[in-house]
Amino acid sequence: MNKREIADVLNEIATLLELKGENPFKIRAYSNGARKLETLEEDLDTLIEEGTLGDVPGFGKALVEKIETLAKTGSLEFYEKLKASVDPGIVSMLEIPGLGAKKIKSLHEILGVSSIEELQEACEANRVAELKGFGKKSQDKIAEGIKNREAYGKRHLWWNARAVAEPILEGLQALPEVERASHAGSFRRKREHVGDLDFIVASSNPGPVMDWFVAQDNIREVTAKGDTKASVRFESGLQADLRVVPSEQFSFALHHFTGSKDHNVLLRQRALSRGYSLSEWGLKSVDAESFEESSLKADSEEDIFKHLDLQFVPPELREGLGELEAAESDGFPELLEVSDLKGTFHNHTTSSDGRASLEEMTEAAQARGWEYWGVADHSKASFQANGLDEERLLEQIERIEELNASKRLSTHVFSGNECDILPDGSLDIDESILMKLDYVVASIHSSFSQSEEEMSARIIRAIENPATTMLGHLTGRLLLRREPYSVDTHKIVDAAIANDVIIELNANPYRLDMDWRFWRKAAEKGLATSINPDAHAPEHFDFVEAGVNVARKGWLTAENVVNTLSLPEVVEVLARKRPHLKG
Ligand code: DGT
Ligand code: CA
Ligand code: CA
Ligand code: ZN
Repeated sequence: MNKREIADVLNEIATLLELKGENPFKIRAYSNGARKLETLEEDLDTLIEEGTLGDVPGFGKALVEKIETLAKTGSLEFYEKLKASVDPGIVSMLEIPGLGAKKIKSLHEILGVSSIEELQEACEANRVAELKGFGKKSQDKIAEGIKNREAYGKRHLWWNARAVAEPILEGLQALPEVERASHAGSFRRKREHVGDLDFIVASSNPGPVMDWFVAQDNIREVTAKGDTKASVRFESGLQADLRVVPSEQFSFALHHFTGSKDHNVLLRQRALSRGYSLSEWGLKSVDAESFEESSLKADSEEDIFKHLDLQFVPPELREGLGELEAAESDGFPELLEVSDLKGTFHNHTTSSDGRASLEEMTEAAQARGWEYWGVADHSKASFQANGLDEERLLEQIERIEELNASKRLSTHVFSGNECDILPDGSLDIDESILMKLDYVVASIHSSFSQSEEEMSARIIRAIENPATTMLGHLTGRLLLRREPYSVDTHKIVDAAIANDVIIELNANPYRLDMDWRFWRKAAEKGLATSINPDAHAPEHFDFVEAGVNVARKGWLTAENVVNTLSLPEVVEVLARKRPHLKG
């Protein structure tokens, strides 16, 4: 465990002891220890190795032993036993914002409540308001806290977090006191969802920056405000952290707080092996006496990597998944960009459950400068989405041909269908009709509870169908809402490659499916993808940006993505399954 993780455990020990009503001095020893540890300038592992941890003021013998055990083994019997001795229902009450251990203890002792549900009932029955030291106001606050707990605890889609993050970053950059500002954390790494937002600012005058930050619109609560650090919570439940540092620390702080933790750990190890210690404050020689005199300069993150003989690692790739090996040797491929896209597939119109007509969608695609876009309305098994049967599909093909022939719009329309994969793996529409389309996206929209074996066999059967051009949203997951169904991704990837089938990267911010963690390997094996917005309205074409984000996290380049091809090139690809396209 590292410093911060150990500090978390110590804080939790303090809280548990408080819940049990233990001696306040003992409690304070742990919470003070945690704070000391968090702000410790020296490297913890070094202090342990040298046996000098006990020399740090405030670290008693018992605490030193526990810190050493946690650092070495990652667990602590004392802590495990303590946790087991407190009712989990009582511990869970700590999740209610604004409710500390002391208050929970008295609520439990006086009212006998042992869970969030019981506390909620007590509030509804007005029993908390009558308690000494609580009152109506604090009862209302607790009740509201219970209601909001869910939203607070949740992670937030990158797509939704951006709406909050961008105006804040712009605002920070516009302040006269701000020399440099950036977002950091999982948001900068473009993770599909984020726990909180992180901002790093360089300024020699933090006061006005802090004041501006905590005065933002939509802030429900300022959860912390110091001289250089603040945390706020927005109405949506999303939290944001701000750190202001002196200009010479900016690159180090930006790198550190961009993470990921796994990446940081690996980079720090590399630094150590070369005699340097790397932290949010700087990069210094391990044997140096004072920090200031030995710290290396870094005007940018590039410089930090350069000091360690590495190429710059794009933030999206800092996940501890092989990026340092690449940075040490060949470097990185040119990652996909939104501007590489020349068109898009898998989109809906009013013929099924879309909100815009064929013409409106084509106009929107043209407005984006796309050379082509592909229709893929639902098929008849998706009756709840007004899926098309064979007859309506034939009519739609005709309308698309007419629109293309009219040359009214410069963007070419491909006819297609998002055809349901039925529970047995067969496709929902007669193959002779599917072959008249320019392409088919095969997707699952039913029988999600099949076993992994059944589900994988079902999908592979659909991949082997000669009419299938692409596989739609591989796992059916809806991020933060619905779990994926179980599939053997590796087998499916192999089957797709063997059958010249594209696996889409569904760019709907709730899907981002197939997951980015699989793409690097799959693309190396030869799998192609298409960044598909699955648009149900013209503005959903924007989703391609979310798809590009995670494609970058999957190390994908324009070469791996069919919708970076020009119209004639993409026709060649589709024609491999539809000879009529070349006629
Ligand atoms: P999130 O907010 O859960 O989506 O994920 P992050 O990565 O934004 O995590 P956050 O906000 O807790 O911290 C921001 C960055 O700060 C994190 O990516 C790496 C760095 N950091 C935080 N805690 C630690 C730690 O215990 N050790 C190391 N090495 N780095 C840390
Ligand atoms: Ca974060
Ligand atoms: Ca954070
Ligand atoms: Zn679908």
